[in-house]
Amino acid sequence: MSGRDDGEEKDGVAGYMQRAKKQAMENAEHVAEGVAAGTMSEGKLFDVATTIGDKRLDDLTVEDTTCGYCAVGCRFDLYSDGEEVLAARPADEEDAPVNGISTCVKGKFSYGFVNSDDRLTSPLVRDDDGEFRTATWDEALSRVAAGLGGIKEEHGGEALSVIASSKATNEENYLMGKFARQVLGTNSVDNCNRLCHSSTVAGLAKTFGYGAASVSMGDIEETDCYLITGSNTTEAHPVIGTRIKQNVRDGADLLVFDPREVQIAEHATQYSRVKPGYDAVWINGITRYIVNNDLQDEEFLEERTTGFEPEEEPEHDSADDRDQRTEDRDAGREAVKQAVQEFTPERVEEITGVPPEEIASAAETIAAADTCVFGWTLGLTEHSHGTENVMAMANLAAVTGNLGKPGAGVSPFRGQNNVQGGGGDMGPLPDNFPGYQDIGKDEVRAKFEKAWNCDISPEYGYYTTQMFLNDDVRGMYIIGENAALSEPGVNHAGEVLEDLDFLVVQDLFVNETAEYADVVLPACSFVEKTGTFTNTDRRVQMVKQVMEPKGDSRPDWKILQDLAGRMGREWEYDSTAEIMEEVNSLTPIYGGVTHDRIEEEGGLQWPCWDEDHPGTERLYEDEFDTDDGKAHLQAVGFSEPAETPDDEYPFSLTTGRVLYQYHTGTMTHREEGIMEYTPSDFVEIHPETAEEYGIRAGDRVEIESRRGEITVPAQVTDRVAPDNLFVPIHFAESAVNQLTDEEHLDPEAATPEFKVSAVRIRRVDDGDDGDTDALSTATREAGTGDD
Ligand SMILES: Nc1nc2c(c(=O)[nH]1)N[C@H]1C(S)=C(S)[C@@H](COP(=O)(O)OP(=O)(O)OC[C@H]3O[C@@H](n4cnc5c(=O)[nH]c(N)nc54)[C@H](O)[C@@H]3O)O[C@H]1N2
Ligand SMILES: Nc1nc2c(c(=O)[nH]1)N[C@H]1C(S)=C(S)[C@@H](COP(=O)(O)OP(=O)(O)OC[C@H]3O[C@@H](n4cnc5c(=O)[nH]c(N)nc54)[C@H](O)[C@@H]3O)O[C@H]1N2
Ligand code: SF4
Ligand SMILES: [Mo]
Repeated sequence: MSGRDDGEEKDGVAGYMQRAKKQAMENAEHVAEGVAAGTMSEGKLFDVATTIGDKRLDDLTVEDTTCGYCAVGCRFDLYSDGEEVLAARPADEEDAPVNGISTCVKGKFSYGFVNSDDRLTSPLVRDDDGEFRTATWDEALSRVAAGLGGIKEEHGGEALSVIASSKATNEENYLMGKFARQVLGTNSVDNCNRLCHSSTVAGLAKTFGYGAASVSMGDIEETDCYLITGSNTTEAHPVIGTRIKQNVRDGADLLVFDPREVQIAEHATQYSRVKPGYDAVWINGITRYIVNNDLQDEEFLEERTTGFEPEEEPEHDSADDRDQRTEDRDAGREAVKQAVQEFTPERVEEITGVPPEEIASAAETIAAADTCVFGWTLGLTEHSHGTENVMAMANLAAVTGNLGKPGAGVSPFRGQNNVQGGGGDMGPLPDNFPGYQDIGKDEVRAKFEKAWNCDISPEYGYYTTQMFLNDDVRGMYIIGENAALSEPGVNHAGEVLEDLDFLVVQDLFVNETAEYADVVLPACSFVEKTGTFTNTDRRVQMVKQVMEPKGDSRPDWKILQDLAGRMGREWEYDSTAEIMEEVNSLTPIYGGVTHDRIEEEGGLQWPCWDEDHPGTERLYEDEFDTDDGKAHLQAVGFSEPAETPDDEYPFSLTTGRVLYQYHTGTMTHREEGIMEYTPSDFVEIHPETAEEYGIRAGDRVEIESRRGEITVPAQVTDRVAPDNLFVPIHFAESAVNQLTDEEHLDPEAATPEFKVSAVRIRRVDDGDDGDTDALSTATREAGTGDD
C-alpha cells in the first residue's frame, strides 16, 4: 500500500467530487453521472469531498484498482483512511482502458458495505443450542476440517461440493478449484456462471472454440451496427451502455430486441418487442432472410466455417416435415442454411410477435453494415434452451462475416466482476480445469494429478444447479455466493441447505445462505486484498489492497491455505503473485499473465501464451479455436420455454436487475444513498393489465407460480407487454426466486429458466383473507387475455 502526499492532490480529490456532482446535474444523458445525482444525497457528496479535503493526504491510502461490482472492469483510484473507502476517482486514463474517466454509481459510491457494522469480523460456529457464537479461527477451522473431512471419510469426496465465488480474485478461484479436487477429492465445484452465462460459454465454445467475447471495448466503440438482445445494458453494464449510446449518436445503427422496452431501446434505430422465451426463432428468422436474399458473406462462410451448407444433401428437405428435420439435425445431416427455412416471417410473427417487416429491416441493416457487434446477456441465456439461443446468434454473426475483424464480433457482456476469470478461466468447474482443459481427457488430468499430487476422477461433478437436485451431496462449502436467494426455486434450495450434514459459508456477511451454516468464516472484500480480476473483454487487471481486512476477516486465499493445511495438504503461498505463477505454468491461455506484467502493461487479454506474447485484443482474426481452425456452425431448430402461460397461470414473469442495486443486496443495501433511491421491490405491470385487475401504482400485488408466491407493490408501465411482468432480484423480503423453476435446466449448460415463469396475480386488499385465487383466472378469462 502507498500514500500520496502532495498538496495538489488534496484539492484535486475534493475538487473532483464537486465537479462530479456538477457534471451529474448538468449531464443527465450520461447514465452513470446522471444517476449519481439522483442517487446520492447532496449531503453525502459534499461529505465525501469535505472529508477528503479535511484529511491529510499522507494519512490516506490510495491505490489504483478494479471495480468489484460488474464485469465491465472499470478502473479507478480508491482512497481510504484505513476504516472506510472515502472516494473513487478516475485513474490515469491509460490505466483504465475500458472506462477512462467514467464509472457508474456503484463503482463510484457504493462502499458503505466495507465498514458496515454487520460485517463479519470473526468466525461464527453454531452452538449446541442452535445459535451462532463467535469463535477463534483455530476453533472454526478445526470444525470445518472435521465436518468436511468426516463426510469425505464416510461417504467419499463426491458427497461434498464447493460453490466458488466470482466476486473473489482469479488466484482465489484457482485455489477453490484446487481445494475441491486435491483436498476434498470432488469434481463438484462450480459457481454463479451456471446461473448466468454458462449457456454462452457452452454455445460459443461449441461453435468458435472459446467461451468468451471475441471483441474488446475498442470494437464496441467503433462498430457500425449493434444487435443487442436480452441485455438491459444501461442498467447492468452502464459504462458499456454509455459507449454504445455515444457511438449511436455518431451514426451507428442499434437494433434492440427485448420483451421490455429497456432504456437502451430508447436510443435504438429499431426496437422490436419479443415474446419471452423464443429468441432462437426470431434470430433464425433474420438469418433466413439474409440467406434467402443472398446477403450472406459467401467468402467468409466458404473459407472460415463448416455447417452452413450440408456436406451431403439431407434426405428430407420439406419445411413441413419438422420431426424429420429434427432427426436430420440431431444426426448432423442438416446445416444452418436448411435449418433456418422453417422460420418463415409469418411463423416468426406468430411465435415471437415480431412482424415480418421488422425481421426484414433488421436483416437488411446488419447485412448493409461493414461491421456489427452482436451483444447479449441473460435474456438470451437464462432459459431451458439458452445454449441454442446463443448458437443461433453465433450463426448469424458468422453468416454475415462479422468475426475476427475490427469492430465486429460477439460480445456476451459478462456479469459478476470476475465471472470470466474466477468463474471460468480459473476452472472452479465440474468439467474443466483452468483454461477450459477438459477433465475427461487423460493427458490433461495426468498433468493436474502430477502438479497437485492427487488422484482426480474423470467423471464430471455436479453443476451448481444440480447440487441442489441430488441428495447424495451431504456437505457444502459455499464461498461468496448467496445461493439461498440466487438459486432457482429457493423454497426447494432452502430445504436442501437445511438438510445438509455440514455447511460452511465464507462471506463478508451472515447472508441468507449463512443462516443455514454450521460454521461461517469471515472473508474480506476486494478493497482489502490484492490479486486480479478478468473483465468481459478477457482483460486481466490488478486489484489492490487499499485497507486492512476488517476485524479478523481474511482474504479467501489465506483461509483456503489454512484449511488445506488442516486437512493434510501444505500450501506455501506467500502472495497471490505466487499463486498466479502456478496458474501460468498450468494454464496455456494465461501462460504469460504475471502480476509484474499487468502492473507494467496495465492489463493483459488472454490468450496470452507466454512472457513475450502481447495478449489478444480480438479473437479469431486468423482462425477459430477448433480442431480445423474453422467455425463450426450448428443448426438450431424450434424450442419453447419449459413453462408457458396457460389459463391457470396466464402471465409470463421475467426477473432481472436495476441500476442502483446489486444482486441479493448484501453490498448495495448497505449504502444509504442507494437505499433512498430504490428502497424496495416492485412489479412492472402494463396499464391495460393493471386496469383489468383493478391495480393502481403502489397497490400490493400477489404473484403466484406453481412453486411459491410473493407480494410486492405495483409499478404501472408500458415498459412491459400486457401479458408480461417484471420483478427485480434484489430483495430478500420478497425473494423472487420463490417463483422460479429449479427443474428445467438447459440440457448442455444446466442454466435455469430465470427469464420465464408462468404466474398469476391478484391485488391484495388491506385485511384481505387471501382467498381470491380464482380472481386472476376469472378476470383474465373475461378480459383481454390471448389464452
Ligand atoms: N446494477 C447491476 N448491474 C449488474 C448486476 C446487478 O445485480 N446490478 N449484475 C451483474 C451480473 S452478474 C449480470 S449476469 C449482468 C446481467 O445483465 P442483464 O442480463 O442485462 O440483466 P437483467 O436485468 O437480468 O436483464 C436481462 C434483459 O433481458 C430481457 N429479457 C427477459 N426475458 C427475455 C427473453 O426471453 N428474451 C430476450 N431477448 N430478452 C429477455 C430483460 O427485459 C432485460 O432487458 O448484470 C451485471 N451487472
Ligand atoms: N430470478 C433470477 N435469479 C438470478 C438471476 C436472475 O436474473 N433472475 N441472475 C443470476 C445471476 S446472473 C447471478 S450472477 C446470481 C448472483 O447471485 P449471487 O452470486 O449469489 O449474488 P450476490 O448477492 O452477488 O452474492 C455474492 C456474495 O459474495 C459476498 N462477497 C463479496 N465479495 C466477496 C469476497 O471477496 N469473498 C467472499 N468470500 N465473499 C464475497 C457477498 O457478501 C455476497 O453474499 O444470481 C442469479 N439468480
Ligand atoms: S460499470 Fe460495472 S465495473 Fe464500471 S463502475 Fe459500474 S459496476 Fe463497476
Ligand atoms: Mo451473473
